[in-house]
Amino acid sequence: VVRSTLAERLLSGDLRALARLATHVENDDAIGRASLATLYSNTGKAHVIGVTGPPGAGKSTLVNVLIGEYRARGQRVGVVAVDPSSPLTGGATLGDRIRMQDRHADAGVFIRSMASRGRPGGLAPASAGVVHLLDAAGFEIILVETVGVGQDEVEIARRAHTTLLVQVPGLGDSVQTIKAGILEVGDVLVVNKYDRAGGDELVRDLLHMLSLAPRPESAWRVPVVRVSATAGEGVPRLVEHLDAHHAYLTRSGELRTREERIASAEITALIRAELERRISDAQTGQSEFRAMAEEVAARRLSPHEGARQLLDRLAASRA
Ligand SMILES: Nc1nc2c(ncn2[C@@H]2O[C@H](COP(=O)(O)OP(=O)(O)OP(=O)(O)O)[C@@H](O)[C@H]2O)c(=O)[nH]1
Ligand SMILES: [Mg+2]
Repeated sequence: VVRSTLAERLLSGDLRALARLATHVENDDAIGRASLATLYSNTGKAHVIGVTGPPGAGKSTLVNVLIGEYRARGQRVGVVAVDPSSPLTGGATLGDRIRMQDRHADAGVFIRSMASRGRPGGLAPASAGVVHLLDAAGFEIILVETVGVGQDEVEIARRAHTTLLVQVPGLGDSVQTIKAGILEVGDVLVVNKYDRAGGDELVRDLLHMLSLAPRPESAWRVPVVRVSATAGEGVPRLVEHLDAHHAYLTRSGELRTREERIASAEITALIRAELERRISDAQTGQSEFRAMAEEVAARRLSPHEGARQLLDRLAASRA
């Protein structure tokens, strides 16, 4: 009996194969790597949208209603929800999964939660891999939810064509709560929980901050969209802005620039993860590393020379 590979089954629309491959990719094992290599030429069609913002901003609620809106428009939606496993948000993620569960009966929706706990190379390579799987499986829209608290999460948000930055009123002085730099990554800003007090003030503050940080390299004007995710209000308009951003990227040629930026970030992260793996490898890496540290400590080599020699040896060794 000739059994199809998981990759072939994924391409033919088998979602169980997709789920199993996602596990292989998360584990970064041989099947995961080989499948990604096979499938990569089938990717590059999806619109990848990063959804980020502070803990509890309503990102998952928003993702859930966005799924509904895209499904109503006949598009298939894949979701990667990155759980930072932090005490800050640890309680909410289980709720997220329960809330999203009503989508599991729909073959046009695929949701994958990923935990970052205990992942030496960081979460970015694994989440990027799962995005590629969803893309190859034909999901036209891919939403990647991350909490905008750590460097890793901001990095993941930057791995999207469009980054949707969620803010909420009532977190005190809004200008203080928006982390420096994070505003720069937003292509579409959402003021969620607009049903609460302070929404208009936040919209005004955000527009003001945007006017202070012009982006001369881009003709895209970052919109600030008022949304109440729990009520589903503002969501159709939000999807129009997300579509408009994708159309803008395509028309202007920026899509290609972003694809290249995403590719460089992914290659860099993979190289870094691989080097870290080789350094910490119990068999060879650690002993070579320790030997090199002794040489450097004994002043027989400078740290730069030590790093150079170690890099050469690590490059020569095949993990
Ligand atoms: N009033 C109001 N509450 C909302 C709105 N959207 C979300 N919430 C509530 O805010 C809380 C947090 O929502 P989540 O969707 O879990 O937020 P999150 O950003 O995904 O949270 P983490 O993933 O833990 O960072 C929940 O109790 C939601 O019901 C909204 O538009 N208005
Ligand atoms: Mg969430």
